[in-house]
Amino acid sequence: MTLKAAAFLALLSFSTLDLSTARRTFHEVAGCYPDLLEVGAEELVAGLESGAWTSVELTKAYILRIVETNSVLRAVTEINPDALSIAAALDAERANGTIRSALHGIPMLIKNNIATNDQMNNTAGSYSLLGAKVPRDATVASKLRRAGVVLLGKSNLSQWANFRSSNSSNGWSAHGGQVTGAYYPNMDPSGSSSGSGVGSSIGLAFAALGTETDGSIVSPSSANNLVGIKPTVGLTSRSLVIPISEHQDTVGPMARSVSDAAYVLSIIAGKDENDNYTRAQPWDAPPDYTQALNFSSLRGARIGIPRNGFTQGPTDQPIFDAFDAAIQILKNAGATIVDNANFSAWDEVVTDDDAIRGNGTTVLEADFISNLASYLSQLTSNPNNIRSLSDKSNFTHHTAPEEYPNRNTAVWDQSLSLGYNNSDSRFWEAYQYSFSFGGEGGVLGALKAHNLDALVLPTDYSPGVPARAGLPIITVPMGFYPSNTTVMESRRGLVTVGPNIPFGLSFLGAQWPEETLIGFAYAFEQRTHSRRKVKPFLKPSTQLADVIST
Ligand SMILES: *[C@@H]1O[C@H](CO)[C@@H](O)[C@H](O)[C@H]1NC(C)=O
Ligand SMILES: *[C@@H]1O[C@H](CO)[C@@H](O)[C@H](O)[C@H]1NC(C)=O
Ligand SMILES: *[C@@H]1O[C@H](CO)[C@@H](O)[C@H](O)[C@H]1NC(C)=O
Ligand SMILES: *[C@@H]1O[C@H](CO)[C@@H](O)[C@H](O)[C@H]1NC(C)=O
Ligand SMILES: *[C@@H]1O[C@H](CO)[C@@H](O)[C@H](O)[C@H]1NC(C)=O
Ligand SMILES: *[C@@H]1O[C@H](CO)[C@@H](O)[C@H](O)[C@H]1NC(C)=O
Ligand SMILES: *[C@@H]1O[C@H](CO)[C@@H](O)[C@H](O)[C@H]1NC(C)=O
Ligand SMILES: *[C@@H]1O[C@H](CO)[C@@H](O)[C@H](O)[C@H]1NC(C)=O
Ligand SMILES: *[C@@H]1O[C@H](CO)[C@@H](O)[C@H](O)[C@H]1NC(C)=O
Ligand SMILES: *[C@@H]1O[C@H](CO)[C@@H](O)[C@H](O)[C@H]1NC(C)=O
Ligand SMILES: CC(=O)N[C@H]1CO[C@H](CO)[C@@H](O)[C@@H]1O
Repeated sequence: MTLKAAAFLALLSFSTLDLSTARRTFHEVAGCYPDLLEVGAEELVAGLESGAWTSVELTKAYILRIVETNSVLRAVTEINPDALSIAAALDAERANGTIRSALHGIPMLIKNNIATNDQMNNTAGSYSLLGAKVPRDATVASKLRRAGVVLLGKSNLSQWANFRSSNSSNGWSAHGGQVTGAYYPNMDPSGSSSGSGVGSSIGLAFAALGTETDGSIVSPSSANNLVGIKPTVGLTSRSLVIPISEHQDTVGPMARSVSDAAYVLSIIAGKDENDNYTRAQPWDAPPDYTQALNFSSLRGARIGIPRNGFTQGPTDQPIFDAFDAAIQILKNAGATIVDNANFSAWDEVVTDDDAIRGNGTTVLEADFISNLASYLSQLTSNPNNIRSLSDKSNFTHHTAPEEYPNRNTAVWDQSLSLGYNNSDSRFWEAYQYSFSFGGEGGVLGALKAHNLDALVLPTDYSPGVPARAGLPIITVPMGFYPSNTTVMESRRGLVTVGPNIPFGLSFLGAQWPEETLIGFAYAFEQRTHSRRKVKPFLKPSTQLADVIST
């Protein structure tokens, strides 16, 4: 069944709960509902509280917005067939005085590598896992569900979180097609959380979850005009998330404002007995990140620029102009800027990245072999009997929709040739080097040497160094390419650089400083409102007014 048919069937077969008689007077009289392209958590919740709309109506509106755009943008792979009945149950709870969290009744998308124990599939975009079942929800999905968030659907991604091929494209998966961005026709959506980026950017849901190993939250957040938080590895559980690397993977929010992202992070953060890395959290329960939304938080802050960590590329002038302006805004907001807070191991990072199999690559390959097998071993149903990387490689080579060899499996071929996994001493040697390049030789060293609270750099250049040491990043919209920009295409004809395409500013920190980084990002966002300055070329037209029955 196509997405469209499934969605309409879900809408038709669902009989609306009539909660209201004297509700929504304000909105009827004023005729004004918030634009779902921009609306944030607080306004959505206020409407649910006042009875101006219900969670069912909101869910319907988002389903119709997905249906309107999906044939072009392909941001969503599956709509949850239970979304409307879940929303109805949450409406009934609210009517009865039960409010589970600040996001009770609010629909979100989750990336198609985060498993749910319901009718939705978790495939990382591959047919090999279609129909596979998990014993329970991924911990982050379970936390959202228990908080009363409607799990609206699964967002498309670069297949296997971009750990498969050397010549595929950002946002392509066999089970989902090619995602494109909404700010320019045939736009490269970046990746690997491509559908989460596009879906959140044009309001196909309140917000989305993404995952990052090296750039996969912050890069698509930057390109799609969003705030993205890549938490410290261990702040959010990875249990039942299809892995690349236990040392680098992390789950985080992709949202239209710092405030919305902070609401989501507050729900998904926390310890989990099914992910030992979460035991390193320095508290019993994580903070309420919405308390960090302080307009003045840049006052007295010390912020460094690791100038050697990026070189301006030929099409980067607009990014660097915006970066210079951003630095001035940070200064005006009371921050002390320390320029040339350089990464001491930058030369080693470059050498390591350029090597066919440097220390960083070894870490990912060895972790992947072990961590993938561990995920697969937890499946309670596994129709294609995929138990290992070799099984999945073989499946991919023999299944036409996986588009092999047109899209190769170079990453797996090299991983399979490594000859060991992350229980080997050679892994540990590579990991110590790679960690030190990102830690003492990277972010941690630069922070310490200059007594800094954070580093800033353009998001296009931010993910690689912190990735090696599991360190956090928050990206916030900073600007977009001007109308006279010459269009540049990447692999397979997607437009990477072109008029109207957004880009972000990244704040980097040590382990567990998400409150501080959220404060800085908020103070910057509230002074710039860069997101509002550029609009998508393609946006859904369905609004709440279209689904509210009067
Ligand atoms: C309403 O709340 C009461 C008391 O908390 C509870 O017993 C009842 O099951 C609730 N009903 C629904 C439909 O949630
Ligand atoms: C999950 O995959 C199965 C097997 O292909 C399919 O029958 C089912 O409809 C899918 N679920 C959703 C929500 O699309
Ligand atoms: C967590 O660590 C303990 C001690 O090393 C180990 O026994 C357990 O299996 C680990 N749990 C998970 C879920 O990895
Ligand atoms: C906001 O941040 C400023 C600067 O750090 C601080 O002085 C102030 O107390 C903070 N406000 C709140 C409400 O925490
Ligand atoms: C930092 O890096 C920049 C760019 O490579 C370089 O120009 C500058 O001299 C470096 N500063 C220090 C203190 O190392
Ligand atoms: C790891 O880094 C060290 C130090 O730079 C280097 O000597 C070694 O060759 C690297 N190992 C690999 C596998 O690239
Ligand atoms: C990892 O390597 C060890 C030692 O060779 C081996 O016993 C184990 O089965 C391997 N695990 C996986 C998932 O390949
Ligand atoms: C590889 O896949 C093919 C087709 O799916 C299957 O017939 C064959 O048994 C598989 N080979 C191995 C070694 O798993
Ligand atoms: C991708 O690489 C494979 C070889 O690894 C090649 O056969 C295939 O033609 C390439 N695809 C494209 C579109 O270049
Ligand atoms: C675009 O216009 C700006 C301002 O007029 C100019 O500085 C810049 O060089 C132009 N860029 C291109 C690629 O033509
Ligand atoms: C569930 C669903 O409709 N998925 C669609 C995602 O996009 C691909 C490519 O366009 C379609 O083939 C799938 O049917």
